[in-house]
Amino acid sequence: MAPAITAFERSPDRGRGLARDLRVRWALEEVGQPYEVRLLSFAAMKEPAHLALHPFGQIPTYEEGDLALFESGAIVFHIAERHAGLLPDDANARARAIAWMFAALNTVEPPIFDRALATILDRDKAWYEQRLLVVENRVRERLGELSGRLGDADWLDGGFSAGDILMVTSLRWLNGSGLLEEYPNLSAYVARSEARPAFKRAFDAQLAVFTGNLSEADAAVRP
Ligand code: GTB
Repeated sequence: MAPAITAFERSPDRGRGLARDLRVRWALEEVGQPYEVRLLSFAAMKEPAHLALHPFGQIPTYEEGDLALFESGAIVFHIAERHAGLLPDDANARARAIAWMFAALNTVEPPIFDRALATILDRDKAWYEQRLLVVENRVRERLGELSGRLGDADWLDGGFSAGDILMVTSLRWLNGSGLLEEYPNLSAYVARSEARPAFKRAFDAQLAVFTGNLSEADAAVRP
């Protein structure tokens, strides 16, 4: 039976590919694993049935047989471990790819998320411009370091991996900010990733939920 994930019934980003089910969809598409999608309203996410799957009442979750997982990073890691193609076979290269997964979630995403939060929550504050400068400089620091490490390579460490999925889905939160464009190799890295057929399928499927153009699989499991 195909695994089932949860996603926003109506994403606040209007389907721009920012909600964290995108990285799970993308990983599933990369490995060729079909999946079902259960769409949830904000209210349904806080109901006991969903809280039993996700202690924080969020999306995405992942269900496969007896296994229920939450946390997008853990889900992508699980998919990468169960299928070929997202983690190298060589033990040391695999360990490095996993380090990049943690780096994306633990080192790069937090300042990017802080910036996104500031633009949503603090825009009307008198000190907004100062706050934005502080959080954007923190983002720049990380982007500069990442850009230096990536250099002219296509991917973070050798071949494309789950680390790239998590890094790119974190960097995409900067779309429209102009910050990525300050680091041409990083904007090329994101563009290269977005050109992957698996990314396009994942993005289109998420967008289709917002535009109402659901696939039959999505529609069949819609509550
Ligand atoms: N650490 C968890 C993970 O990686 O899975 C975080 C999961 C998470 O943040 N889920 C968000 C959620 O369920 C959706 S993705 N929020 C509802 C809630 O907490 O009640 C984050 C997100 C939120 C909003 C936008 N947006 O408006 O564009 C984009 C992404």
